[in-house]
Amino acid sequence: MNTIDLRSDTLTQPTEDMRKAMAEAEVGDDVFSEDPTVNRLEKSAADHMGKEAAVFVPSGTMGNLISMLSHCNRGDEVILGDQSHIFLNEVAGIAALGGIHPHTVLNQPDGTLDLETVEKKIRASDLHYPPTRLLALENTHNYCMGSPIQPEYMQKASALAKRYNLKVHVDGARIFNAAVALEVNVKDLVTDADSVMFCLSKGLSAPVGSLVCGNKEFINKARKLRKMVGGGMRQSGHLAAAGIIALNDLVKTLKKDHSNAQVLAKGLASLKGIDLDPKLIKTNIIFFRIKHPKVDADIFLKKLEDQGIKILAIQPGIFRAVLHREISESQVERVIRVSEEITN
Ligand code: TLP
Repeated sequence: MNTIDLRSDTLTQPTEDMRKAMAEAEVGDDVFSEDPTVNRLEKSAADHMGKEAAVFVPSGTMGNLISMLSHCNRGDEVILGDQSHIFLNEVAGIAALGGIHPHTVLNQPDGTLDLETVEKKIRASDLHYPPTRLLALENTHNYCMGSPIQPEYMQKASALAKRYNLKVHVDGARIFNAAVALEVNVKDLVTDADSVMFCLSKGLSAPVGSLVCGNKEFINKARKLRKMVGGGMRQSGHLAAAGIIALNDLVKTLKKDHSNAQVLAKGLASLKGIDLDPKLIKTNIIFFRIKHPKVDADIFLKKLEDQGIKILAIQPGIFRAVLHREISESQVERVIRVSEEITN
């Protein structure tokens, strides 16, 4: 029985082209900035995002961390969504390692933050308050149904931040999914952002790696912070080689993941006891709730697993399924069929 693993798009394996490119990569010591393949990847990433420079990091978490450390001093405050990955899932690194105080705003269902609320949260200058230094946005928004956020909103949010002298960081782990879903150039999503982090190791199928992009001064600082947190890698061109292929060849595969997500969402939504609005699904991430009179959430999960289907339990009764390159249309049909058998 073939496993159908929908727990995350991070599970994607490198393609054959990636494996070959990794084996054959021309490499050097990247801590000396002498790895030609890493240098090529960083240049390409900066060009894609319309920024001056980029730095290659092992993970999205490290990319977000060093971006925030670059923008903020200890005791500064960042405004970010209460459902953001940085707030929920990055082990409070910004607080533990950077002394940065998170000030949360409720995420709206589409992943945005209400800008009037953001404006009210920006601290006035007062003896009692930490200085608000940064606004952090997430696009696509993982825990808000993988919502892609429109360039117009990103620009408005950045304009508000600029009015108060705040920097803007975008956690764009899946920003290419947003660009593909919205049919815009990825650059247009980060035009006014000071920094953006994006991942190669999710839907783009590279085995490891993320990039942080911004202006030269910011990237020099981020590079030094990467070294501080132990992310200075050596012949990392072997990894960067896969990243170059991810950027050049894999972005076009995301559209299929989105259409498979639509099929899966519609199929699941039609079943008894599954609470899901397919209209909310715009990219490759589906969240749904089990409210079944007879099948409780644990049983649903276990029965799927018995049939080789894996999804992620996020909270009691709430599940996430993520579509990616290794999930075919016929596998999507199978997931719907098995779910129907379980819930019928
Ligand atoms: N997300 C992972 C898990 O941590 C939940 C996933 O399976 O979705 N920003 C966003 C929006 C992310 O979704 C993730 C990873 C990260 C940052 C961190 O990236 P990594 O895992 O490379 O540190």
